[in-house]
Amino acid sequence: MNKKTTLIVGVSFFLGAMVIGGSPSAIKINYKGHGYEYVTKPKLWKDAKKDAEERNGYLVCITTADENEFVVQLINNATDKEVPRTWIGLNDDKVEGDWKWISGELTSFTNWFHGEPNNSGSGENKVIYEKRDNEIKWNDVSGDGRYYYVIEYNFEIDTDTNAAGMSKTNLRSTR
Ligand code: MFU
Ligand code: CA
Ligand code: CA
Repeated sequence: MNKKTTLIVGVSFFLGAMVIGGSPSAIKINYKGHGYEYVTKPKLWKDAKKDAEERNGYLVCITTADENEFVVQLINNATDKEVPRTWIGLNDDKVEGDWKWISGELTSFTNWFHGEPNNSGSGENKVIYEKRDNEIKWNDVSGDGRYYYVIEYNFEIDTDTNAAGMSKTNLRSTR
């Protein structure tokens, strides 16, 4: 086979495998010694939290501007659809207005939209990233929506092809 044929066969095989396997349900990538997994399977907050814990991780806890930028890029690049609403590990379940990371880390870094958190309606004690205009920031919401979520691990994880491609291109500037 010449080079062009080899490339076409190679790409066709890859796309064929994507069709058979369906689009990947998760993106896996490492950042500063921690693993991050973007799960594109919508769940209630409590079920997303449980799934993360069953896999020896936790819903992502963001403590610095750098980590925030990394997670925003992960969410931004994970799908070719509009930026999906995405659960994180922040809540004020215990005391209204007292936001806590489920990891117990300090909450000095915040990334709320203007006007948030507002504990709207019958109360909002969980947090998502969402996109408004051109910003991707935090909004407090009730826990009963089903959204994608990011799992963080306190160790490096095996990364997949997608994430490897992403780390080379889109995510390089955050490293
Ligand atoms: C804003 C948000 C709420 C909710 C509502 C539809 O309140 O703060 O979390 O998304 O819009 C007015
Ligand atoms: Ca609240
Ligand atoms: Ca809100």
